[in-house]
Amino acid sequence: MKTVYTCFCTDIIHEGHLNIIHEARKYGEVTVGVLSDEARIRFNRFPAVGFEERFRLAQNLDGVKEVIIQKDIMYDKVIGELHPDYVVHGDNWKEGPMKAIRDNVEVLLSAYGGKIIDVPYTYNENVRRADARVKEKLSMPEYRRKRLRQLIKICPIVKTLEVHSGLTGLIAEKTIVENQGELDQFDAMWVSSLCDSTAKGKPDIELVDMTSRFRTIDDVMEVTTKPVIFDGDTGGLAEHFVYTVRSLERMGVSAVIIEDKVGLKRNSLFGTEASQTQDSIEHFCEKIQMGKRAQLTDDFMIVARIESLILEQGMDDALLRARAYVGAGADGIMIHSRKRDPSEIFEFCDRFRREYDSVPLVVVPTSFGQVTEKKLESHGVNIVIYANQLTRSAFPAMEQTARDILKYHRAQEVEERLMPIKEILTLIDEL
Ligand code: SPV
Ligand code: MG
Repeated sequence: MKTVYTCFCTDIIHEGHLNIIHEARKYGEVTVGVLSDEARIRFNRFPAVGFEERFRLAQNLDGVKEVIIQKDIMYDKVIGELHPDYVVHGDNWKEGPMKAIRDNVEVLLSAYGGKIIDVPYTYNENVRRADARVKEKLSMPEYRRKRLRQLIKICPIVKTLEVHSGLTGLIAEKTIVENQGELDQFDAMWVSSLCDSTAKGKPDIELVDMTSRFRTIDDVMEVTTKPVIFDGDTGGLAEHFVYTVRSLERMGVSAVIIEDKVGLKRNSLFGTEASQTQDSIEHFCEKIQMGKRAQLTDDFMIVARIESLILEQGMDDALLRARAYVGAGADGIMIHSRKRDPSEIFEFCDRFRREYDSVPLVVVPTSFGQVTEKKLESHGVNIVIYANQLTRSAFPAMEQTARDILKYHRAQEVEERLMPIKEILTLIDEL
C-alpha cells in the first residue's frame, strides 16, 4: 500500500478539503498533518479554533488513517519521518508566498522518487462564504481583543507595524514575504500617535482628540483581523483615561500604552531638545491603577511606557519606575530610547528580566533600527513595534510624485513607478 500525506491549515472542513481527501485516497493510505498554531501564524490567519479542535476535525474525516501534528511550515521533518509516496495539496500553492512550501516539498520528495499531486483548488460561493465567516469572527472584539496575549505566548517576538488608515491596515494585514525559504508576516498593529497625527497634518502633541483617534482605529478594524495596540500618549487625566480604557476595550483593542509624562506632550524622539516633564511615580501609578480598575475583561492590557532614558534620568530611575508600575498593575513595560546605540535598551531589558521573568517588554527600535528581532528576543523583548516606517516611506514617495508632475506639466514621467490602475482597483476586497 502506498502512503499519502496532506497538511491541513484550516479552521473548518469544507468541500475543498473533502475533495483533497477523496483525491488522496486514490493514491494510498492517507495521513493528515494539522499545522501547529506557531507555524500557521507565520503565513496564514490566526486560528479561529484551537489546535485540539482542529485536530479532532481532521480525525473525524472519513478515509483518514492517521492524524499527526506538523510543527513547521516546511516539510523537512514530516517527510523525513513519514517518507510518503505522495504529498497532496490544493494547487493554490503553485503561486504566491506558498510556492516556497511547494518548492521545499518538491526537493524533499525528489530525493527518493516521491511525487506531488496538485489538486485543483475548490473555490466557489460556499467556500467563499465559509471563509468570510471565519475572517469576520476573527475581527469581532471578543476574539481580537485577547489575541495579543495569545500571541505573546506563542511568538518568539510579536512583530507590530504602524497603521493609521484602512489602507495601511490592509498592508499590515496582508503582507506576507518569502525569504530564503521562510515565510513571515506581521502579528499586530500599532496605532501611533505620531503617524495618526501626521496623517491629519497635525503635530504629535495630543492635539488630535480621542474621538478622531477612535475613528482611525475603527477604519483599521473594519478591514483587518490582527490585534491593535493603541498609542495612548500620556493617557490624559486619570479621570479621562478610565473612559478611554472602557472605549478601547469595547472596540476590541488589545492594549493601550501610556507614557509617564505630564503637561504638553512632545514626541519622545525630540528627547531633551523639547521641554517635556516626566510624571511623578506616585501620580502615574495612580493612573495605571485607575485604568486597571476600569477594565472589564481579563484580555485587555495596560502597558506603562517609561521615558527616563529619553529624558536622560538614568537607568536606575527607569528600573525604579518599572518596579513601581508593575506593582501598580501594569500588564507590561515599554522602554524607549532615542540613542543610536542600543546598549542602554539591552541593559534595561537584561536587568528587568532578572527581576521579572514573564512581564511583557515592548521596544520601539526607531533610532537603533540596526537591531534585529533575534537580538531583541535574546534580551527578553516580547513585542517589537515598527512605529513610523510606513508613514516615512509613503511621504517622500508622494512628495516626489507631486514635484515631478509640477516639473514636467504632465504625469507620464511618474507613471512607471506607480501602482497599475488595475491593481489599485482590485486591492480592496469587496463583500
Ligand atoms: C509613536 O509612534 O507615536 C510613538 C513612538 O509614540 S515615538 O514616536 O518613538 O515616540
Ligand atoms: Mg506616540
